[in-house]
Amino acid sequence: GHDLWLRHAPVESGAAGDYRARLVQLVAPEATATQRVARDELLRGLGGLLGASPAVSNAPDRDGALILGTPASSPRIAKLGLDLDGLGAEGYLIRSLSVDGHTATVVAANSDVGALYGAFHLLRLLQTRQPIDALDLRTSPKVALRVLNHWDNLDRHVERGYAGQSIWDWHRLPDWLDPRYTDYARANASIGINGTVLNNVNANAQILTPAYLEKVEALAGVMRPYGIRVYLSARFSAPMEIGGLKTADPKDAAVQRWWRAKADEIYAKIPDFGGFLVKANSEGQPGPQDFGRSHADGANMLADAVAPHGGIVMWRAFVYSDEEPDDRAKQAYTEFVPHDGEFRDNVLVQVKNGAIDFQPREPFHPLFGAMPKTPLMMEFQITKEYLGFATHLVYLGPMWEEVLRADTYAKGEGSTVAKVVDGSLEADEPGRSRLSGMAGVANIGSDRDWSGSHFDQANWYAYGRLAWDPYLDARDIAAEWVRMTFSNDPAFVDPVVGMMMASHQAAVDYMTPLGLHHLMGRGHHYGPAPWVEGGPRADWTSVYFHRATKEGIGFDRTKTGSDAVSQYAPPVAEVFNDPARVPEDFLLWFHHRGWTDRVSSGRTLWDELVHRYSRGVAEVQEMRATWDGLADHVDPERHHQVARFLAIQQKEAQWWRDASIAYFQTFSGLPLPEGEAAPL
Ligand code: GCW
Repeated sequence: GHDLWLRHAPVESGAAGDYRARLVQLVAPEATATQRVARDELLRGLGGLLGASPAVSNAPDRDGALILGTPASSPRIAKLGLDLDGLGAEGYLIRSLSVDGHTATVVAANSDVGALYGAFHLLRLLQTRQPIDALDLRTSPKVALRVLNHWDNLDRHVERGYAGQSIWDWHRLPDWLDPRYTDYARANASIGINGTVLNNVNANAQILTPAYLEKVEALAGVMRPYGIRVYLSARFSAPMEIGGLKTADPKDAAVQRWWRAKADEIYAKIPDFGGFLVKANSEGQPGPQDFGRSHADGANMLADAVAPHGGIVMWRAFVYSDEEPDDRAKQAYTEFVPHDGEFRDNVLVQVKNGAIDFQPREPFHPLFGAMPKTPLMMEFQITKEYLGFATHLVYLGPMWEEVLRADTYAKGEGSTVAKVVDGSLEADEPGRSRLSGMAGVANIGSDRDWSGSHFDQANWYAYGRLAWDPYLDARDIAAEWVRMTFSNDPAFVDPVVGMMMASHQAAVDYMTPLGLHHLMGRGHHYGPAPWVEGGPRADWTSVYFHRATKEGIGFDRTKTGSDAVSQYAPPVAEVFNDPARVPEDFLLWFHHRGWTDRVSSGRTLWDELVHRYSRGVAEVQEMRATWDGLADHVDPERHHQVARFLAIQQKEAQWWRDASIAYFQTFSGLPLPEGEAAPL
């Protein structure tokens, strides 16, 4: 599993012949590190796929040349006079052309990194067995900052990580550069990821000390040729902890000077350093509110420190205050919307996928569409904190697609979340910053298979592809990944893609159907624990979220409840507010309903709840049967592990169902619908 989707196993002989004829010769520059990387990828990839690497040449002199580069790096590309306008710094085109009377495949871009992305795309075409004799494609990223967030601590523990220790071996850095860092950079570049935040948002200020900055510099050196910038999570109180100051007040001149000097120090080592990610005034982290200042004051102070160097600040909106809220889902909106327009041009506000916390299914966050003057980054969680860690097979593509396609109605119909994230919806706002971004909380660790399971690699892959183009189709992405990772045989691809596409709904069904949320075990978030109550905060209990009583269940967020619905644009609010119109997947998210109320299937709410729990278990059983039937298509090692993990998932889906039903039945007092097995 170490190769991820960058497997270059030999293509079947028929197709290989066609490919070989088109890829006889490689004409690619090698003056810069990125150029060499692109060339090496092609030589290695084509060598594996086609049995032999193409011959390297300075100029195309026969049929079947692959010509790669930019007008600046390749005289041959410059002479072609291609239309590279509109591709931007990172886009590329791939075309089948006749060059000097010979058939040629041209991969051209405006920058070396663009050409590298094009090289990976060409390899992908072969890996997925697409024809390459009449290519005419051009693509550029729709989102500017495509960033991984590592929640990795300096002691190598990964918060919410299920794939072993952190891959960053701080102890041996900077002198030992694990080859894994290079493979990491290759994998990310192959899907267009162009930034990585190395350390946890629950940040340790030590990362900003000279000893650690040397290590960061070494990692930045590995990432640079692959177009990946390094960022750091900054602890807001660092000036006090490592700077000897008495305050971290963003309005204090000494504090401002400290951060400017710190930024200067970092950029002296890492001229292309990306900037800072900050979690402030959330879950006990320090922040500007500790000094009576706002999120904007804090973000702007850091933004001013990195601005002279071209850096940016990603300021998280995942906040909840010390006092217990009436409804935690409302808090980010309440705290941030008043500051729309106050943030510097080089600040993005990073908004979690979901106002509660990366739940198996949440309605889109109400901040999307509500801060038109501020670039909002989408923060997806690739690591499956609330979705069965690494043993449950849950492909997150459909969940992300659902949210990106959700309509905020902020500027009338068609104002999708994707358009907020890529900046297109609000591009006309006067003075609005041109930045756009997407963050993915990484599922990467030092496990041999990187992500804790084979299928979790698909979530890393899908995140990268959606960050490049948030309008892509989750099913297409799954098919691409399956072909690259396992096999191109349709007898394998179709059932596996089907299984992946059904897996998210299955998990929602067996964990938190009908809009239920946050019913996992306290703290670790694994397995069912809807009965959790007591403890330090009401919103750290399950009962706070499901609100089950003898009469009914669900969190009333309607206008007569917590009124969270009013944080959405009126057409959306109206629908969410109405129990007859709210999408049933969000029924109990927004409404408290009676056990015997009818839902669209004609069942009572209680019967529907039980039905969905059982449906989830049945789906996992089917996934298992599907996979068991595919042993001939996969090497025994990978087949076996997936099969055993699916067995775990089935056992635990049953556990979720049984525990949840048994618990909720103590409120409903109703019998199980006919044919439903009693909880074990
Ligand atoms: O839900 C919580 C997670 C924490 C995480 C936090 C956050 C990094 O359980 O582990 O801390 O979200 O996103 O800041």
